Amino acid sequence: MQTEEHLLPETSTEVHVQGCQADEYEMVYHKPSTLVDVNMHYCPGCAHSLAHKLLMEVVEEMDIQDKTIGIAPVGCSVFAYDYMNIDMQEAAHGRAAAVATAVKRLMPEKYVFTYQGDGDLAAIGIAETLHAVNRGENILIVFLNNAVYGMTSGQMAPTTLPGMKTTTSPDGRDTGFYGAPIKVAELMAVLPGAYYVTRQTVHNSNAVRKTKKALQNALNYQKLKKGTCFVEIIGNCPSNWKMTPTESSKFIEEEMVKAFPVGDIKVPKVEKL
Ligand SMILES: Cc1ncc(C[n+]2csc(CCOP(=O)(O)OP(=O)(O)O)c2C)c(N)n1
Ligand code: SF4
Ligand SMILES: [Mg+2]
Repeated sequence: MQTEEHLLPETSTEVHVQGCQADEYEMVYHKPSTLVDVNMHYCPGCAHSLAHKLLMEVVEEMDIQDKTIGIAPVGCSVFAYDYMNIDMQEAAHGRAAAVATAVKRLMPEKYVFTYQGDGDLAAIGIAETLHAVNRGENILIVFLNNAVYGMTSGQMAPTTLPGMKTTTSPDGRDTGFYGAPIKVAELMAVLPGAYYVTRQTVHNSNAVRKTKKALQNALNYQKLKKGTCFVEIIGNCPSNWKMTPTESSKFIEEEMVKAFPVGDIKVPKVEKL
């Protein structure tokens, strides 16, 4: 039970920390106002939460919160609409690029993005995605590639690495039987409608900075109305990879980037925004 001497005076809002005043501290980080102030459901070390934060930081910094519409997928990030404090529309599994097409064509003044996993985008939604990019829809597609169907307990995805064990490839992906992992960003880049295509990771702080820059570029390019921007983010899924968060970041650095080289794949020549 608390005695009176442990209670702060009711009217006091000052923070006293071992004799220091609150104004002696400098704010070095704040959660973006574009993220709803709730706990996310993601597993510890999951890349989705970090990717959400980076995207919403960019929206906040560009001051486009009321002009941005996100399309949420089916997959672990299905609740993105509960976390991103912007207008959001849920799409049926794989159909985000088609929904984004309609939203952007109806409201061309809005910044429109999809946020999709590899099962959602590269398996069930590959047709919608290819056609939207081929048409050069003026949208941003954020593609979170964690090499598995995370939400449904880690089945093999089109991006599962050769030899990688999943619940549906318990002996490891046999590329002779299942084919090689699809390099989705490279595939998109050859389509004439693709304007900016890049692949990044979020497994260390340097990579996080580059991913944020890529998202900034992509949303800024949307002002030019020149075609689709596609940002692939290689992301950790420690739970289904059966790794600790630290091991999962090492796995990205040592294995994932061999199959999915990181860097820009298609970059437009510099234009004044
Ligand atoms: C039409 C339809 N088919 C299958 C499912 C089951 N399902 C839900 S999420 C998912 C895969 C999601 O994987 P991914 O897009 O990689 O997202 P992650 O969970 O890895 O982020 C599947 C197959 C569904 N919800 N709807
Ligand atoms: S299962 Fe994987 S993708 Fe889903 S929340 Fe957990 S770590 Fe993230
Ligand atoms: Mg996935």
